Formats: sequence, C-alpha cells, structure tokens
Amino acid sequence: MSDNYSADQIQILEGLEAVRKRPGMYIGSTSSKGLHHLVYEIVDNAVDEALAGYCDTITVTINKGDSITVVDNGRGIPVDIQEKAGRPAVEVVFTILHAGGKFGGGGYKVSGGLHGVGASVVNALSEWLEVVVYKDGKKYKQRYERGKVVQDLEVIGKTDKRGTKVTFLPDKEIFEDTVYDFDILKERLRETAFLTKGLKIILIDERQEKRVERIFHYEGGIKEYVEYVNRNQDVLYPQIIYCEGTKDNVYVEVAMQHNSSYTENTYSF
Ligand code: 1YM
Repeated sequence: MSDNYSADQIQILEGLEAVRKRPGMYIGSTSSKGLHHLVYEIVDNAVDEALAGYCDTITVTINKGDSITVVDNGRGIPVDIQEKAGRPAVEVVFTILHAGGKFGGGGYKVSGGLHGVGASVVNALSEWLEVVVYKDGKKYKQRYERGKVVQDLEVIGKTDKRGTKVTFLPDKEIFEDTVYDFDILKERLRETAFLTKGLKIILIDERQEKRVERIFHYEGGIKEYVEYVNRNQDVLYPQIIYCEGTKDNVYVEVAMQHNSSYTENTYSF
C-alpha cells in the first residue's frame, strides 16, 4: 500500500462521548500514568511521521499551567476535506474515534503508537486542545473543547514551515492530578529517541523562572541504548552485540552487552 495519505482510508467509528465516559478503557487510568499517557499519544503520532521519513525533530514543552505543546517538522496533518465525513481530515483525526489506524492498521515497520488513533482520545480528555498545521505555505488552526469543535479550521497566516503543533490542557474533571512530572516525561522521551535512531527529541519545562531543556538524539539507536544502560557497569567487552532481521513480516532488532553483575536485564519494545 502506498505511504501517501488518502482521506478515504481513515476509518470512521464512533463519537468521543465513549472516551469521556470510560477514560480508563482508552488511556489505562486517570491517575498520573494516564495524564502522562496523553503526551505519549500525541508524541507517537509525530514519531510515526519520523518513521515514515518526513520529520527529524520533535519538541515537547510543559507550559506554565501544565498545558503541553508538541511540535514536529513533518508534512503537517492533512487539511483537505475527508469525503466520508465532509470535514477537514485534521478535524476527523481529532474528533472521531478511530480503530486500527489510518491504513486499517497495516503498513508500518515499527511504531510506538496507534497511527493517529490517540489524537481524538487526547482531545476528548482535554479541557481544550489547539492544533496548528503548517503546510503548503499556510498556517491553519483549529480549537476544540472537551473534544468538540469550537472553531472551524481556519487559515491564520502564511508560513515557510512544515509540520504540526498540538497544545492541550488535560481536563481537571477527568484526571486526579494534572501536574506533569518532568522526570517521567524525560525518561520516556529519552527511550523514544533511542528507539528511533536519528530523531531529535527536545523536552522543555517552562513552569519555573529558569527554563529547563533536555535534548535526546542518538544516531546509534538501540546500540546506544545498551551503552546507556551499561554506563555505570563494568562491561566485559567494548563492542555491542547487534543483529537485525525480518521473518514472517516481523522486523526484530537486538542489541546486547554483558557486564560483571549477576542480574540480567532484558528490555523489549
Ligand atoms: C504533534 C503531533 O500528529 N504529526 C503528524 C500527523 C499526521 C501526519 C503528519 C500525516 C500523515 C499522513 C500524511 C499519512 C497524521 N495524519 C493523519 C491522517 N504531530 C502529528 N504529521 N500526511 C500527514 O499518514 O499519510 C493522522 S496523523 F489520518 F490524517 F492522515
């Protein structure tokens, strides 16, 4: 199947009321874990764009007031009218619950996410969410509140950039606590960067006087991950053992290195 977008390939299933009624079914829980999961869902869509070869930088910002902004420099979510819904594709992505992804679930070698499926879940569980698409010289914007469109998609200016920016505020009616933990996001985003070689992920915390910024960028992928895991260990040899291969259409990549400790750690993704 072609890796180009065709609006008709989006599968339409149901509305977002289901998500607000049973958030746990979609994000696991409404505790801190679920709160952080919202960020991963949006980041995973940007990572998919990187895996497709169109994006090399993702920036995640924790804003004052604990809203989150995720920006990528990919193609920008499509803004053309999706035939079945008669609405812009970007609106469909954020307002309609999807199953199986843009291409009915197939077509990806590796993915951390559900191919755009999570965007509407994040929208449903946010007090408000704004998406800005930079595409074909134009800057488009749409705003939603608790999953509902409150502003139609509009052109708000010109741009020479490409990409997608999503900002959302998790809903206090849904989550027990809406304060983000920098270290939880840091660990997860570092891991995501290791698993997507060449992708640069920047994490910024704007909540205090002194802005904090961390950059994760690993050209060595999981090989570098093993180096990182063994950074404080007494390693038995310098070279990382590495292999990759595909069988029955399943791609597997393995990296390992022994150290002098007794415990074995195996991480799989
Ligand atoms: C900050 C979050 O969502 N980026 C993003 C999402 C998409 C695309 C690009 C995209 C995909 C395709 C074609 C394609 C998505 N598009 C869709 C859908 N970043 C973020 N960047 N053009 C652009 O898959 O063919 C869902 S996600 F369904 F509209 F194609």
